[in-house]
Amino acid sequence: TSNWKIIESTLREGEQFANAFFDTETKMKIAQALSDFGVEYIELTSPAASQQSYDDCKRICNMGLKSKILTHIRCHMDDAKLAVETGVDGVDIVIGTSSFLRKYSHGKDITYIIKSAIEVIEFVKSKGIEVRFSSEDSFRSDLVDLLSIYRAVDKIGVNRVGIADTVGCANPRQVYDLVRTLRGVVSCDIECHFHDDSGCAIANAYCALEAGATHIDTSVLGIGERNGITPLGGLIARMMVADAEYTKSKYNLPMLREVENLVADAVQISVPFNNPITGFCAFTHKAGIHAKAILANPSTYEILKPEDFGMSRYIDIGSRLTGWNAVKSRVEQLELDMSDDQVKDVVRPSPPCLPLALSPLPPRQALTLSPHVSPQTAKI
Ligand code: HCA
Ligand code: CU
Repeated sequence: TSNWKIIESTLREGEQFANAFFDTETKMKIAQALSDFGVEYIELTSPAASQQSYDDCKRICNMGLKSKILTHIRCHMDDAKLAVETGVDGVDIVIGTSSFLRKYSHGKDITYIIKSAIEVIEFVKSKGIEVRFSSEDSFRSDLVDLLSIYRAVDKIGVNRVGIADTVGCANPRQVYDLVRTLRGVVSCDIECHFHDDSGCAIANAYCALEAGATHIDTSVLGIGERNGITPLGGLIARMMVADAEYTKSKYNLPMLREVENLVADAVQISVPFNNPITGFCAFTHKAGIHAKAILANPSTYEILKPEDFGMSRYIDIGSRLTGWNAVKSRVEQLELDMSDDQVKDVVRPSPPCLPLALSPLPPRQALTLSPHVSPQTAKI
């Protein structure tokens, strides 16, 4: 799993998210942030979708970003002509190949698909830019059909072929098998796109890379059709576990939070509490056993290092599960003068049935250590 690239589709798949209505300025800000973060490619909505999409595509191509700019089109010559006019670095072509989509969407057979794919690919290539050909709904398509389409486009020099789990039905083992098979059939790069309807989008992306895929589609916070696709941050978390050095060398990781906040604001959602890396409790430790070990060595209960992402670790000290080690470390941090016995008193539960006045311990509220400190502000 080295030498993989991100095709960031917040400005294409993400625009299909129910709450996304990007104006030009917002699109430019997101494109700039993604480029600064270091994604290799930014994919934009088809210029055939609307005049605005066409104009914005041109604008973003003129920004001089580090990332390469792609646009995403149907397998039609009309769309391809518009796409190459905008100044993009590459064109991603897609067509439905499953019997569902062939029957209820475009109504074309495999021979027709191959013929039109070749025509559109050759046209885009003649303009000297990159071209990718992808099948939609790949996991519900006939394998023989799929492989014959991919073989045909590989032969005429397509840069990448794409597999898309459009409905989010695939599991990691199926992904591994299909990508592995395809790896043996084509010599070009392999891109993969996974929807998250059954919660497998990150795992599927990882398995695709293990099986020889080279490019993964993401969107910030996973936004897209329905509940979206592989999230950028989640893929980064997974790849940091797999190969931290390589991942760190490619991306500006402390920027992740800013990129996510930018997109969250633009589509008026909040970052989920359990988001990998940036979720509000992603680096919060609570149970006494965990806190003690974390204080001794963070690797005991952390596979990712918060400092790699400009984040801070937080040890929860305001709960019934708190052990005295955690309170002691907070006491030291606040430079309070307390003995170990006093610290232990703080976490000793008061007997439940004694009236407060008879309690041997001061009531908890009286202690100066209890105010809730949010994970975002507390450092340890
Ligand atoms: C869609 C298209 C797509 C395309 C994926 C790709 C999908 O249905 O909106 O081009 O790789 O999920 O199939 O997003
Ligand atoms: Cu999609």
